[in-house]
Amino acid sequence: MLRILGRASSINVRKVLWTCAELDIPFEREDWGSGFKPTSAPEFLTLNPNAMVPVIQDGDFTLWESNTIIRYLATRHEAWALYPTAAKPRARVDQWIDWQASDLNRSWSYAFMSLVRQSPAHQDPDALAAGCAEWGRYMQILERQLIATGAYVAGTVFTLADIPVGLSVNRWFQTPLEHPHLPAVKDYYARLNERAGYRLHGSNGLP
Ligand SMILES: N[C@@H](CCC(=O)N[C@@H](CS)C(=O)NCC(=O)O)C(=O)O
Repeated sequence: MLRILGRASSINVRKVLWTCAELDIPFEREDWGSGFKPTSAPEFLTLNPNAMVPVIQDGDFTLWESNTIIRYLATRHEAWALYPTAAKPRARVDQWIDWQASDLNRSWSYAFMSLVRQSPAHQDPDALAAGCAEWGRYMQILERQLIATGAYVAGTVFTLADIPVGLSVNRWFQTPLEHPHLPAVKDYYARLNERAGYRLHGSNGLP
């Protein structure tokens, strides 16, 4: 049985949970992370020296880094419809998965810490305005991509890339800021809400 370590409120843990739902992978989950067992515990640090969730254990194989975990699960379960084997379609999926982990994730950092976490260190109005603008700039990139595909982030069909990107869209709509009008992103959000896995794990918590 696949073991998932991490609180279900974490966006990065929810990537793994949603992937398991899409692929019908049975798992057991343990609550680790903020508000639960601390990731600074020595037994956790031996699994992930970064003290971050999620971590998975598949038999004697331990893995951390959420987007790597979802790629691993798709490959292990031969889910080629979600994660194609041919070089070009796979690279397109990987491109958007990596974009989420790097550029998009970085862009929301200040605004999320300020507006959702209410961090005292993130309450400078100018920095907040700049942070919201930066996040919006990346959401505009997503808007243009969704207009081009007419459906999902890597093309006309749902792929693994829609999991991290879809959870990021949930974060965007759940964060109390003035959202610019992005109709294709809004339609995409509605399209994702038609999926059972998304309804289960996509929108059930902020942090
Ligand atoms: N790059 C890592 C980031 C993981 C991460 O930021 N995890 C957060 C939760 S979303 C965490 O572990 N926070 C500390 C905690 O919950 O104790 C990944 O994608 O797996």
